[in-house]
Amino acid sequence: MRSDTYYLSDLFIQGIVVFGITPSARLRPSPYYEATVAEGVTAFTTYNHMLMPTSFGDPEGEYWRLMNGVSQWDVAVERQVELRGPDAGRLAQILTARDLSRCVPGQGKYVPLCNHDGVLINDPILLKLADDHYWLSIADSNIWFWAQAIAAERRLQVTVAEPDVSPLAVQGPKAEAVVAALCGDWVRDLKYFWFKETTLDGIPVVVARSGWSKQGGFELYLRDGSQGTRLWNLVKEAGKPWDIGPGNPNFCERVETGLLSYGGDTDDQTNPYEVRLGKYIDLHVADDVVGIGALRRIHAEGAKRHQLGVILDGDSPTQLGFLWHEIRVAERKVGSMTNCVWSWRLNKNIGFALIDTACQPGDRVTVIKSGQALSGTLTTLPFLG
Ligand code: THG
Repeated sequence: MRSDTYYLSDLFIQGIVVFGITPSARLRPSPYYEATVAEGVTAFTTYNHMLMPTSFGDPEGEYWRLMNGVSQWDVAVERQVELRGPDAGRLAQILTARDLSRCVPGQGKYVPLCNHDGVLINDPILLKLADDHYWLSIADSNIWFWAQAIAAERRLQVTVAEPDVSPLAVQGPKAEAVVAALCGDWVRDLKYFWFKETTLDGIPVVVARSGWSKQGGFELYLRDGSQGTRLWNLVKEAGKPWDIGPGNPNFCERVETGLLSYGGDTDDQTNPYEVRLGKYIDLHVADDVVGIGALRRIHAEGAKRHQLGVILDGDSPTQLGFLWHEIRVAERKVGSMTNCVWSWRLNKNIGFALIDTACQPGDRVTVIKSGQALSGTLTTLPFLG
């Protein structure tokens, strides 16, 4: 018999609503909620105490729209933690072991955050708005608490707050044409993760070249939550000539292209070296950076696990959900398969393995799913671009 957990994840993958959600002040609404309901959203996940759309009922169509066209996503769950004041830059650098000394206003950077043991606790995009003003555009964990605590302990002159800012992503090969039609041709010159502040029909936004896909695109950081429906509809209208439609961070595309999901593919022991983020750690940063001592030690000793791809045998979809399925070699547990999805480009079930560094690409492994043993082969990430 299948477990309830497996049953729910199976339905989630198919984009079917399985239960209602009781409103509460703890579950904060997205400014785009009404707009996505009007678009026919069929499933949500929780993230940063909010709901994020995960399906509009046609997973394969939504995938190919992202690959070949353009889609617009409610990613308001990517909350901003604002650092403001004379020590904002110092706090930003204390929070991440990525060297920020050459980061200038208007520039963004992908910045792993670690605790004192070098364990990854979030992987935000940092936006430097001014020398005394930063946003951390966070993944799913409470960095607002963390940044406040570190600021107080280090006696820094900085306020840590959550501003009224809600990103809307426009992703896919035709995203640039849509955002240029909306904002002007200057957006074509934006470099990856760089941004500019502007207004769209009077609505204040920050326009950045970024987004959680490898198909290209932009994010519009809405700075007035009362204007969510208007901004959604402006994008929808501007995108009509390119056949824009609703979408969301795409599970298949992100697994194919190797994008990490903090909390999905990481556990409470995961360090950046285990999950391919070592290139964003600068070991020469100052000794007051949280976790730098541990990161230097881990780097010197070598990580014990690494992240590889798994391609399961067979060519029909099997849905494993996000359940950290045990991976075995010769009857011994060597790691976990942290996600699994049907790849519409490879026509295989693929996913990530967080696994003993003794296991290498090409090795054959067994994945245990609800007591059933599936065979697969390890490979390097990403699977595809
Ligand atoms: N947009 C915004 N905020 C976010 C996300 C986002 N916050 C949470 C989450 N996503 C942060 N995680 C990532 C992970 C990867 C990337 C972006 C955000 C990413 N990585 C590229 C890569 O891995 O190839 C490039 C990184 C680089 O080379 O610097 O884009 O999506 N607003």
